Amino acid sequence: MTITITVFEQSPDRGRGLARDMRVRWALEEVGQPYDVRLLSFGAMKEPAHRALHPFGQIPTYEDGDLVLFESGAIVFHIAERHAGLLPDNANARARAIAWMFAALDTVEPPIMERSMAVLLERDKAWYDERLPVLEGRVRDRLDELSSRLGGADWLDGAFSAGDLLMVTVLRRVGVSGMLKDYPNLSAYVARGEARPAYQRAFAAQLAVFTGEPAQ
Ligand code: GTB
Repeated sequence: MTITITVFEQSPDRGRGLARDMRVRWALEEVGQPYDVRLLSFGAMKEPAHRALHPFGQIPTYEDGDLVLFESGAIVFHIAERHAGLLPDNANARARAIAWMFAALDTVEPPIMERSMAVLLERDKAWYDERLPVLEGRVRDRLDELSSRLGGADWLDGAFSAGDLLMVTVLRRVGVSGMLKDYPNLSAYVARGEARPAYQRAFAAQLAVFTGEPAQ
């Protein structure tokens, strides 16, 4: 049974790999699992057929036989649990890698998303100029802390894990703002993730959807 994931038919990021299907594609590439994609328009995402798979009418979803999953973090965790390569075998190291998965999604991503949403949707509001520095301050707090913890290491806790995979995808969203330039070790960390062959394959595949050209 081939795994099928859902992705944007026309990604608003114009092929920059910022939507959350990218982390699922990357995880599948890391563990060597082939997958199909089903392209969805914004309209189709809100239709009953898709809402049966995803209660919030979003992408990505993941289907493998009888199993249907939504939430990119849960999907990456499922992939990492079932295939070697994304979580350590040692029980304590595995628990710490899972903690980094939660940290990426629950502690680092929210202020980044809040800032992105304000920039995208709230520019015309009277309070925007006052609010933006507050939101940027919250992002910087997290980046300061993450940068201190990472220090000169390649990855967050030993070998590359699903925690790094999620953290890199989260930080790529900050990259758009230019704020990451102030954190050379975090910039290098993201570049290290992006240089992985599995990331490159995933990126090419999502770009091919946008350009209509087959992935090289
Ligand atoms: N918590 C869920 C998860 O992790 O899976 C969030 C899923 C989610 O937000 N999906 C978005 C979606 O389906 C796409 S990724 N949105 C449509 C809707 O809600 O109607 C978010 C996203 C969208 C666009 C860009 N971009 O253009 O840069 C980046 C990220």
